[in-house]
Amino acid sequence: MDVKTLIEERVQTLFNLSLKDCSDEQAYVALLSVVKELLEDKKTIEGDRKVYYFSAEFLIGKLMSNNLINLGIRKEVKELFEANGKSLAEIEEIEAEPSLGNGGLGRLAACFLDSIATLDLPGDGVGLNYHLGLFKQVFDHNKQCETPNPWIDDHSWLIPTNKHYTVDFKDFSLKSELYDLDVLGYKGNKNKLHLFDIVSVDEHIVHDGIQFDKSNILKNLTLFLYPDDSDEDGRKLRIYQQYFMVSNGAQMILEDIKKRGISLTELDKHVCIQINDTHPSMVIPELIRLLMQEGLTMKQAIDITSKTCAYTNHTILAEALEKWPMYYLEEIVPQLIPIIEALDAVASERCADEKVAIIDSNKTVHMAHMDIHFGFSINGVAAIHTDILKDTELHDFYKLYPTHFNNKTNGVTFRRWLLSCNEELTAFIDKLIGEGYKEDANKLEELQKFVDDDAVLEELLAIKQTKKEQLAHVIEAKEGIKLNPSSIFDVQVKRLHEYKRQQMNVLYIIYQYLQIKAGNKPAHPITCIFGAKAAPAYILAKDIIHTILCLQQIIDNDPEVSPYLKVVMVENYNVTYAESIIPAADFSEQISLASKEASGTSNMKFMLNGAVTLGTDDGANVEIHEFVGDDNIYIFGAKADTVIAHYQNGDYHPQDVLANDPELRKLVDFIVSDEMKAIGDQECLYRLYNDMTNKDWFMALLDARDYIQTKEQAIADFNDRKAWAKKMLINISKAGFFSSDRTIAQYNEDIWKLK
Ligand code: KOT
Repeated sequence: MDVKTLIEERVQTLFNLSLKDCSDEQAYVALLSVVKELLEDKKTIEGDRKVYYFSAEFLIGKLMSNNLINLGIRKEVKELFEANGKSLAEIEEIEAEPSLGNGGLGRLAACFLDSIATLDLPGDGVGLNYHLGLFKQVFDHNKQCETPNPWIDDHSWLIPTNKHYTVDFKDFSLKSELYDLDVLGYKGNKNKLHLFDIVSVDEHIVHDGIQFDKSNILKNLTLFLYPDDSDEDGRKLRIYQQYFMVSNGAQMILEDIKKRGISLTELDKHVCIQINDTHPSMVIPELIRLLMQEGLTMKQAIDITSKTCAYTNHTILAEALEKWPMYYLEEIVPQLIPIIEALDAVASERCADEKVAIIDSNKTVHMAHMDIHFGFSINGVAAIHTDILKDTELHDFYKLYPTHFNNKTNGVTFRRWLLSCNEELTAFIDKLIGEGYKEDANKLEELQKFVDDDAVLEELLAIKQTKKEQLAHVIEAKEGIKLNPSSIFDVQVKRLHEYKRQQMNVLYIIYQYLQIKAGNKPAHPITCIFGAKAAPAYILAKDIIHTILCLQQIIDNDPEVSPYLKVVMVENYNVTYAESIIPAADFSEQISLASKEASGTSNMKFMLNGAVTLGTDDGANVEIHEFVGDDNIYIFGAKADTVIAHYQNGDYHPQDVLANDPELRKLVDFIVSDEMKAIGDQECLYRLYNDMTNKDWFMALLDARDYIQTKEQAIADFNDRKAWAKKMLINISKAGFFSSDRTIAQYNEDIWKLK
């Protein structure tokens, strides 16, 4: 039966209504039920060897649109709804977004699952089913507040399985429940995302925003993603979550291997476990423990586990490198202690240097060190990041295991970040070069032949204009804020962190504001769009949000300035929001302090949608720069080696910069000006001001001057519409390398070696 009839009949059966007469909600429920069945009928990808991608986060976003695309039925479904007076886009809105990730690392895991299935490789995700996911952000008095974000209802994609495992902790055992999600490849077969859970989770223990009793593990284990880890209970809860995830995953893998009649001594020939940063690192001692329980000697178990596990590093930020005090582990998972001690002993036999120890002299366990000593591969996520790991951060390990280090530059799935979120651009590219690029992203290069074709360039600008108008509608509906779609859409959307330097963007806004007040209008009106959540306990990040929101208010209320400059920070930035913001961007802000952003992945999504990057030579920007060339990107700021030298020498002082640049001082001073203090919280504003002028750990003042000048140049260049459209086209044509299909092909070639 064709899909249109299936959907019409389903509405009839479920609601006794015709598609014309049913509500959008009813149409969604019927569509979901049909699509779930179509997924059920799809073949599971099989193979003798399989990868398991272990990750604490899978930021999958809404699933309907992507499933329709990968099933190859989106067009038909859209037509059917249109013929019945409905909009597929509006119906897709109804789905709740699963919020199972924080940012880049989680979204990468989701892109990877899509590409693994698309390349027809056997590979499943293993993670946790957080009921309230990451918090939902709301703004109150220009400040971030956190509220729970329940996303599971009767109409979710989760498939209950009948699988259960028992996970032992020191004082109690927990029985797990496994939910699966189907992950369908583009026009292909499927894999699974396995999300472990417990039955006793209780959402009622949450009060006053997202407060809850962190010691009540039975009720809170899978309640939230990464709860606040600023106190001891929070950190311990994280260990409970991590061990629960990896023990379930390891038990599931071993059960499968035994079912297939494979000897556990051959595990490494049939299974590869990719450890997504250190959150799943306890899988190493746990797998060793389970193998020993099955009768292997410790030596055998260590050897097999080392040949099974591979580790990806996603950051060099010291605070993100997980270290657990030994006594935490003793209190929670004492069964791992003898194994970790044995691993530490083996490691120190290989190298006695404390710098590479698993257990240091303070009795702290370094999770990344365990991964590197007892995994067969370690990779960074962009060329510059891997180089920094080899040369600096993990140099001592690189000397020990030079052949284990490799680079896998990140990528993004074009199904979601072009086909689904930008139908207009997709249709235009189809018309120009055919659909081959959907299977082989490098074919986007064929767009190069149109760089001097005026009609093509004009159409490209027209599509961008359409996406900007669409975004303006979305923002008006969600935030009640009106944007000028003729202004430049200058976008910085990502987690709020000092190293990402939203505070430097703030200085630009202040610069522009003061310029306009002094009678110097910008070359083109500009709208600065932000989206960012701050970790609940990250005070300075929240101060930056407060500052942005105060500036937004001041500018809005100033008729002299607002025709030329607008600031909008959207509430609760998430994957769904990204899907309407990114296609509408003119400028892509990628302004991290060089060396600090391991890769970045939104930079790739923006480029693919024809935005031009304004960025530092950091993370994957470096590779984007190489692909598009100097004329099609705006690079500024200190290079990574300069930055690293500043840290080593301790010779960066923001006061030195200010002493030489009185104009810059005026910009920083504005943060605590009368205008700001009249509407803002003085404590927050002064805290940020004092930090920026006295500490500025991520050197925003060092690059601010160059940043402002570069942005002014970009605004001026924007007015030559044809030249700008050419930059856009070149960015799109060079985006092919940043497809996660390429990344996954490389993981497979070098690490996983699946058939
Ligand atoms: C968070 C906590 C501990 C360890 C790592 C992280 C982390 C790193 N979370 N997100 N990242 C980002 O990962 C992305 C995917 O590789 C990168 O593009 C980005 O630069 C990282 O910041």
